[in-house]
Amino acid sequence: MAILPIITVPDPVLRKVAAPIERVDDALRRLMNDMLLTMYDAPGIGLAAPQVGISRRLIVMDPSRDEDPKEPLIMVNPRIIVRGDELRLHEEGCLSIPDVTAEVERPARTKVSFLDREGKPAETELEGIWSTIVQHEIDHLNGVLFIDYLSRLKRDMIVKKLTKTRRADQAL
Ligand code: GNR
Ligand code: NI
Repeated sequence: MAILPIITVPDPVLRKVAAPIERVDDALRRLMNDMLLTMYDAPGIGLAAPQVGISRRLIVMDPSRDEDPKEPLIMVNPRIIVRGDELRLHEEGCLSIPDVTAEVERPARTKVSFLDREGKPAETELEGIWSTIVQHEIDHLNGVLFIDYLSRLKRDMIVKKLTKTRRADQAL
């Protein structure tokens, strides 16, 4: 298993629409394990494949920090099939947008269909932090970032700052 480098804004891979996964095989399960390791190491509570430079529709999530045994959710080709009417405001951050947080309003409950680790079709209803994360991760698969829900001025300021720090990092 390997910890993978996390791609940050403004890398264009974060803005691509990720391709559906056609086969859930051992190579994909290896990527799932690497993504889980990378997420726990960061530490983060969710991770989408484009964040490690792989433009495929795979996400992993685990908001329960120190639980043992860990019970992450792994979803291949996830799709939100029902959005509840009630909205929830939650402070979000993103491993691809370091040191930035902002409140985002999203449906408090979602029903999601996906393929599991074995490639078997599954459905689950999520609420609370799980619902927030799954929407944040599925957004990544569509090239959408949480800063897209902020005002254009705020978003542009964040991207400008990150572009500068990235340039500075690369100059080292
Ligand atoms: O670690 C993360 N925390 C988080 C907090 C609130 C809402 C969403 C998230 S996901 C984020 C990890 C990440 O960037 N996933 O794409
Ligand atoms: Ni993110």
